[in-house]
Amino acid sequence: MAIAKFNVRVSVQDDERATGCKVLIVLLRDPEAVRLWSKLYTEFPGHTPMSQYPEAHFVKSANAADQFPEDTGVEVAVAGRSNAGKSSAINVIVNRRQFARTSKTPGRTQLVNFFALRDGQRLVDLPGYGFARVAEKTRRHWGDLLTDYFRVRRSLKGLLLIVDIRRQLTDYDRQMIEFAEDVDLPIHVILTKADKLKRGQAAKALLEVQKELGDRASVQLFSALKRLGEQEARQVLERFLAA
Ligand SMILES: Nc1nc2c(ncn2[C@@H]2O[C@H](COP(=O)(O)OP(=O)(O)OP(=O)(O)O)[C@@H](O)[C@H]2O)c(=O)[nH]1
Ligand SMILES: [Mg+2]
Repeated sequence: MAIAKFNVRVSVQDDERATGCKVLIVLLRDPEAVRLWSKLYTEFPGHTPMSQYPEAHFVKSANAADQFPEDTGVEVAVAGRSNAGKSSAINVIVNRRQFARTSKTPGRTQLVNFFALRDGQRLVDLPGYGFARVAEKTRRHWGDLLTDYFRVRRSLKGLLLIVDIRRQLTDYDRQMIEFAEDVDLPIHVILTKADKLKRGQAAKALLEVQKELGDRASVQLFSALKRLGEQEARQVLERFLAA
């Protein structure tokens, strides 16, 4: 393959999993090179495709609007009920383990977490909503933070709404969809944890949500556990970022 045609940077670093091994880091700046490289890896059994976002990194967490990073470039927000599987979905889409922290305890992500995907492109993990066991004051703070976020962010280009397929859409999700519609954001609903349902039940749930939302949002099946629907989710993310 004419790899020399692309702008490629190769470096060697210690394995961050502390295995004592060195890992070869290959940075591909050209999207076509990334596509070819991913294809090459997918076609060799035993290899997992590399991240399409080799330079992705955590930027900052914000607890108030004045802590949000500079509102330039483009960003896509990931929202959903507490414990729906937002952080797990982000990890699969970005193809990094524990990139966004996951937890068995609902309400873990209580801040707006900003991640850079590439220069000028961000993914934002919003605090989960709908968790019953939090104090009213905390709940109000989350609500205000989300409202502020949707109102002020000019760089916000799309919403990925993560929904636990077993619960389907809740009133909180419907509210979130309205928030996004108010500011003319395109919405994509990711029905996650599809591995928890039989194939037929998952297909039925997909149809029901599609029927309810019509052309207000696109909808897909997803499983972070089985890595189902990751390509589709990434394609939508890329489309939103390119807008
Ligand atoms: N079976 C299955 N479990 C999942 C899937 N996605 C997430 N989980 C589990 O669901 C739990 C919550 O996942 P998180 O990704 O932390 O959820 P979250 O929406 O980020 O949660 P908060 O940040 O607390 O609001 C964890 O125990 C995950 O392992 C999935 O696709 N399949
Ligand atoms: Mg989370």
